[in-house]
Amino acid sequence: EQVHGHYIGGEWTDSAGRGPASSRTQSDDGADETFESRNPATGETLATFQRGTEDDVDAALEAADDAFEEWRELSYIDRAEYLWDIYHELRDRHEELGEIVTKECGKEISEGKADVTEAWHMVEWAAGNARHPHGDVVPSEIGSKDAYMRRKPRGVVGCITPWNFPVAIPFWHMAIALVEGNTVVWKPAEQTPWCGQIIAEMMDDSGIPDGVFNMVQGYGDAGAAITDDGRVDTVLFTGSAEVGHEIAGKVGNEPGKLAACEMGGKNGIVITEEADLDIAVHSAVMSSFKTTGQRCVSSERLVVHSDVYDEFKERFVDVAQKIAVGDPLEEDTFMGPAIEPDHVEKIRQHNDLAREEGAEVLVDRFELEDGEIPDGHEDGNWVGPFVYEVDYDADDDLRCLQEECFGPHVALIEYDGDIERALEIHNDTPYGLAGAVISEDYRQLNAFRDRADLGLAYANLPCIGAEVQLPFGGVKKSGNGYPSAREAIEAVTERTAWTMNNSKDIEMAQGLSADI
Ligand code: UN1
Repeated sequence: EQVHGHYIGGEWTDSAGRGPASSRTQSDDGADETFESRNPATGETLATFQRGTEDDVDAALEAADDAFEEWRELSYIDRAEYLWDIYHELRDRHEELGEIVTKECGKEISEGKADVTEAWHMVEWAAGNARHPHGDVVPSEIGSKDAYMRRKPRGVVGCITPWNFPVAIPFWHMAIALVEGNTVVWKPAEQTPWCGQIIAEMMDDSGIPDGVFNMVQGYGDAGAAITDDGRVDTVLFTGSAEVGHEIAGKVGNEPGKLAACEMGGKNGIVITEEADLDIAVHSAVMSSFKTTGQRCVSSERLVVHSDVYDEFKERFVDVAQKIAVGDPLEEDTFMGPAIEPDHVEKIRQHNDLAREEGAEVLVDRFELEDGEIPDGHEDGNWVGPFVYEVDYDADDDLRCLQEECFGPHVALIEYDGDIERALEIHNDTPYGLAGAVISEDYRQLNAFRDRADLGLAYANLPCIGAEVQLPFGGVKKSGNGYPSAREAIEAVTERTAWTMNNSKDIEMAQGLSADI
C-alpha cells in the first residue's frame, strides 16, 4: 500500500529521521508515524500519509528560504503564470475534485464543488491582481521630492489550514503569498491530507521553481514547528480559536514576525419584528445546518423579536425536524456527517451543556433514527440538528450561548424591544466573525451594519457564503488580521516609503533647517 509523503524543495520526500518507510509504525514518543485519511460518511480509509517530523519542517523551511531570492526577482506577472495553470486545472477537474472534497471531509456534494470553485476564484483574484497597481504615489510637502509606497515580499510564509475548506482556504493563503513574491511552507489539516496531496501535485505540475512551494503533512506538532521557526516571516492561519490564539500570542510577541489568524465565531442572526419570515427561516436554516454547522461562520444563535417569535420558532423547528441528513454524495442530502468521532463527542458535550444550563430542547436529532443512516454508512460520524431555546439574561453568562460548538447546534433567544436590545444580545459573545439581520426596515439594517461586532455582516441573507474579493476576518476573539485576498497582502508584504530628491539641493519637510 502506498504511503504518501511530503513535497519539499521540488521533490516528493519520505519523513526524515525515521528510517525506511517499511519499518515504520510508531515513533519513540508513541505517536503514529503514519496517519489515514478517512471518509467521515463511511469510516473507510481513503489513503495513508506520513506524519511530518521537525526534520521535515526544517528541510521545507530551508528549501523555502533558499528559493526566496530568485523567486522575488521574477515579475508579478511571471509569478502569476504558475497560478493560472492551477486555475485551469481546478476548473477542468471541478467535478472530480468536488467529489474528493466530499469524500474526505463529508460536506454534501454541492458544497464539495463550491469549495473547488472558491479555490479558483481566489487563484483568479491573486493571479489577476498581478496586473494591478501595487503601491501608491504619495504627495510630498516639497515640490522637488517624489514619494511612493512600494511593496516587497516578506520572505517565507507558513500556512496552516483547516479541514472544512480543504481546497479553498489553502489558496486563500498561498495564492496571494506566492504572487507577492514569498515562498511557502504549508501544512494541510490532518483530517484532509488527500486534498493536500492533490494540491501539491498541481503545484508540482505547474512547474513552479523548486522550493517556492513546500508541503509537510502532519499534526499540530508539525504546525508548531513551522510557526515557531525563526525563518518564517509571516504565519497565515485559519482554524480553531484555541490554536489561533496560541499562534497569535507567540508570533505576535516576536519582533519582525507577523501572524494573520482567522478563527471561529459564535455567530448570530437577528430576526426583528419587521422580518420577512420566509427569508428569516431560509437564512437561519442555511446558516445553522449547511456544512453540518462546521463553518467558522455557521450560526449558533438566533435572536428573535417576540412579535414574530412563535411563528418563526414553529417554522424553523419544522424544517430542522425534516432536514435531510445522509450520504453527502447524494444530491438531495442537505447535511453530511461530522468530520470525526471526536468531533461527534464534542457536539454531544455542547448539547448536554445546553440541557444542564436549563435550555428547553425543541429538536434533538443528535442520534439519528433507525433508517435515517444510509446502507453502507453505519460507521459514519452521524449527527443531526439540535435546537433549543433559552431565556437570555446577561448576568447568567450561559456558556451554551458563548462557546462555539462547530456543529448543527443552535439556540433561539427571544427579545423584546428595539434593535438596540437585539444588538446588545447579539454582541454578548467573546467572538465577532459573521452575522446577519433579517428586517424590511432599512434603519434596523443600518443599525446592525454599524453596531454589530462583526467582520462579516449580512442583511436578509444567511451569514455564510462570503465571496473571495471581500475581506474575510473577524473582531474580538475571532481573529487578528485577514489571511485572505486583498487584506492578506498586508500580512505578506513589507512597505517601503521611497522618497526621491529631484533637485541638487536638500530641502527638508516640516520646515526643518537643512543648514549645516
Ligand atoms: C469557514 O467558515 O471556515 O463565507 C470558511 C463562507 C465561505 C468560507 C467559510 N466562503 O461561508
